[in-house]
Amino acid sequence: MATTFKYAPALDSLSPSVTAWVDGVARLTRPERIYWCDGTELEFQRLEKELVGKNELLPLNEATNPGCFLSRSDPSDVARVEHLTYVCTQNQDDAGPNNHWIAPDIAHARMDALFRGCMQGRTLYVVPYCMGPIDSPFARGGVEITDSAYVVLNMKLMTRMGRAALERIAQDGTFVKGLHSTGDLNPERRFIMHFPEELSIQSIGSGYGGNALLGKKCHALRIASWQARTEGWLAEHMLIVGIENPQGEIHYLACAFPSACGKTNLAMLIPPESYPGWKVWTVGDDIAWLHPGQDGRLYAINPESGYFGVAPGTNLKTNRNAYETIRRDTIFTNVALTADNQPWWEGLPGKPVIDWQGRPYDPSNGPAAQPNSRFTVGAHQNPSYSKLADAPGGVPLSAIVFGGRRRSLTPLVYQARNWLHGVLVGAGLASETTAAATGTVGVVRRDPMAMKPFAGYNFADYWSHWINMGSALKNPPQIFHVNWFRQDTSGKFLWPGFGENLRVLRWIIDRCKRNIRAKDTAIGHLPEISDLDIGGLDLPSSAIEELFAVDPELWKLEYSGISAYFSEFGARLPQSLKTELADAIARIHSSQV
Ligand code: SAT
Ligand code: MN
Repeated sequence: MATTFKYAPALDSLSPSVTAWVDGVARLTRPERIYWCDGTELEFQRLEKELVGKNELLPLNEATNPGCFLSRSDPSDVARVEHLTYVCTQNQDDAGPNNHWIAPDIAHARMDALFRGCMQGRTLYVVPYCMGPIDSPFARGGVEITDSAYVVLNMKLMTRMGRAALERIAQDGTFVKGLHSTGDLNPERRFIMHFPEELSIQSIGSGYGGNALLGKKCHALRIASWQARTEGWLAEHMLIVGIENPQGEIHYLACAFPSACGKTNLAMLIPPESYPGWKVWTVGDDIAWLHPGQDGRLYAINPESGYFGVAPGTNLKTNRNAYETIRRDTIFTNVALTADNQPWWEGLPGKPVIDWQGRPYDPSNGPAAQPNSRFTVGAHQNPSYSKLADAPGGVPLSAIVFGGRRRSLTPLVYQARNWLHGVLVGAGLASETTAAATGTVGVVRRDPMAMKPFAGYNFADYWSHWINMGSALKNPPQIFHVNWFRQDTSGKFLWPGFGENLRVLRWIIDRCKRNIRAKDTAIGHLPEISDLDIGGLDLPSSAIEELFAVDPELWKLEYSGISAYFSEFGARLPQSLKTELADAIARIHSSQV
């Protein structure tokens, strides 16, 4: 093997089990050198400089966007690849019909062949990271080995990375092993494999976000959801937000929406002018780990420490907090450029001159910024960063909110009748696909709990686990469903969205406080229109009617879609969920809603 040397040799002595694993990977992948990341600012800047020297990062306008850089990915490597993502359990039924599966020994043989010698001439970076506040009992350590310095920089922004994480791993005596190489970027040799029984992840052939930043979807959702089931907690695809009323009372909500459906915007919401004294605090924008507390409530931590947000559409009007957050020290991926080297995407003022592929902008080539172009930025730069975002014990949840993109069917908001009905509402979630994953955009698909791409085990077992978690909570959060995306017959959105969504959250909180009554309908509790604050919105009453319309015929169809989907899970489907669905169907058949 080529000589290896370490810039920071003291680090590896902290955890012999990490060293042994790194040595084994180095024997397989044959890097030119091994570098242990210490997570310092100095290291970050040195790596940025190195990448700038290789033209892999482009510095942006230092006056308008200090400390900001642009990275352009391979044009074939711009989103998660669900068809190449596998959960490799000994027993195929444990992965379930919701996951692609290969037997672990076959997967290992395939991945070993791809990884063999793949780092020749390259640097192997060892990236120790901690998901969750370092001092949280709920946090978990991992180590990502990667040959991409871009991944290292992103991991530094997205996780607590470096020496402190390695110390935590040494203390815990266990960690998730993530092996990543960009390989040759050939989509034929691109795979993201998970081995939950071995607490390990292997990813090759992509440098893109969710495929390559292994702490995020691979660890904090797929592997963590598996661990959470055996240990009595939940790993969920949810933002966490605190809503403070003018009296200073804060309610925390965790909201599950599929990728690119506005989680970051909701987590950073700016209250509308008609809400003086209200404040919104961001705890997390993508992932929540939920643990039962001694007081019978459910507590949430955000395992991440940064945001990997969708750039297009982000502007001063839609998300002022995000806009302020990403003005400095941000890595942009696949955005366009203006004439004076500022980052640009659809929805911003100004004009693109260079498109995301580095070509002179020509509208006939499509959008200037890739529709799934992203920003990566440390969370502490967010003006609405919650004081409790780093709290080791997390924040207590008043509500869990499910939602998706549906142009019809689901009302602006409704509340589940109880926890079990809430599990049915979550399990029946469906949403239109977005650019966050490769494939057709805009098709409605089942996306239970917004976890279709991320649940690391059989959904039937996952729903059972959800049901059991609720039964064990003396004071569970109330469960709701929202739809910001309902359209009228001409395709116009019926609800203004963004900051105005606070009106809906306020109704949700009032319901949690049991301050107001609601209409009991076949699908759940709907607002009495007089209880939902729509003052000053200039919404025609027909829009309000449409936003809350429940069409029994459409719901019958929806429930048969859900029944057909559930039947894929066979005997593992929990009986109580089947009964809950049967009850919902009976209610819609006997209702006049
Ligand atoms: O690419 S990521 O999976 O990190 C972002 C997303 O799709 O939610
Ligand atoms: Mn996400």
